[in-house]
Amino acid sequence: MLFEIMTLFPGMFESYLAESVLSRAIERKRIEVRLHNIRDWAENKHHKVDASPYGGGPGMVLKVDCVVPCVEEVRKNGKESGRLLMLTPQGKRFNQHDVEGLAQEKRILLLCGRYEGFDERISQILQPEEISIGDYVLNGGEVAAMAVMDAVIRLIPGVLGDEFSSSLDSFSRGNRFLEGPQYTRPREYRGLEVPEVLLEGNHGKISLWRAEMSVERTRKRRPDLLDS
Ligand code: 6GU
Repeated sequence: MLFEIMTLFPGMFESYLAESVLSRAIERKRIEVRLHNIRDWAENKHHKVDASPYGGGPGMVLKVDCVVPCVEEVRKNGKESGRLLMLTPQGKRFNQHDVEGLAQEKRILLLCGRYEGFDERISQILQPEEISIGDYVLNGGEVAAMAVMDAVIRLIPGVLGDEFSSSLDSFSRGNRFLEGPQYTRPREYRGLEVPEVLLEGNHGKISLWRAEMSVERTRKRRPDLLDS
């Protein structure tokens, strides 16, 4: 899968891409990541990518005349046209269902904004899918783009060490429950003991206990998931 990231801050992706799961996936050619600096498409000699908003107001707006040529050039330099995602707090909220859809793609283009937003004509011309990763505001789309990539990449066969580990995730296909508690050695720590049921080796009983814990945790923390 090819990710094409368009950003004013390509450096923000470097330590993330060097992380072990990611660098292994890149090395094994399961994924390829290309970084494009939007500033390289700025027309003017000062390489200005933003300007103050018409009508006044705080902050700066990303200019249509650098973002559109950037995306158009990146888009046409590929075999697949791919899916174009624009990361913005005004977007549709992204969820695991969207992740599963993206995991089927060959090419994903991620357009990261900064400042107060994008000139509206960028959306009118490029018709991206505008997405947000949650109800809070980030300084830019870069961290959101990494979150999207991270979620998609772990569904690609051969990226995680254990092929099965993502199919058991909370929110994976059909699973609408939070995961319950997990324990590992030591059996006792500061007086806190591992639940007896996990030590007895009765797998039927363990499955039942885990299911109960999962429902209970979901009811307490995310009752909205049980409504759907
Ligand atoms: Cl995609 N961008 C920004 N700037 N803030 C966000 C977001 C995206 N998703 C949630 N908050």
